Amino acid sequence: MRKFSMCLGVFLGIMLLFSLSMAQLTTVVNANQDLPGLDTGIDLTSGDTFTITALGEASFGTGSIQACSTSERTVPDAQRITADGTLCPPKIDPSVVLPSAPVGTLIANIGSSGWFAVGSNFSATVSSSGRLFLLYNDVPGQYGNNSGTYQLTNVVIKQK
Ligand SMILES: [Ca+2]
Repeated sequence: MRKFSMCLGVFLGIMLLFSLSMAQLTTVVNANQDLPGLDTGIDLTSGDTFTITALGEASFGTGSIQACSTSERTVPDAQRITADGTLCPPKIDPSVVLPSAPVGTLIANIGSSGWFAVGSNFSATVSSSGRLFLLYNDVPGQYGNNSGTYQLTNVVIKQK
């Protein structure tokens, strides 16, 4: 019995340590969510590491013709896919929230870090502190005609 109690104690201790050092959630980023983006409720501190994997398809609406089609959808890396499954190169637009990343890229902001590209698979050590926001990269004020979502399949935060 004592051995069992000890094992249980060790197990609970490990679980507590695990829950303190890592936070994990699954959530959805709507493509029609305009600035300031999706508030994940996660506050990060410089030195924390975080990993995000995402999938899904979304559309940035009209005006999307650029040697592709009028009904293409994007994935979190911003690769475009037409209704018949044809792949199109990403679309660059200098007016989007993060101009260095194509339209439809999943992007993030931490505190005052400024927006950066996340895409479908991202892992990094945080160099700024603050709330983690996520956003579909599109032109500010032009989110109303977007549709679809990106699903975050894995978000792991390791606090330093
Ligand atoms: Ca749009």
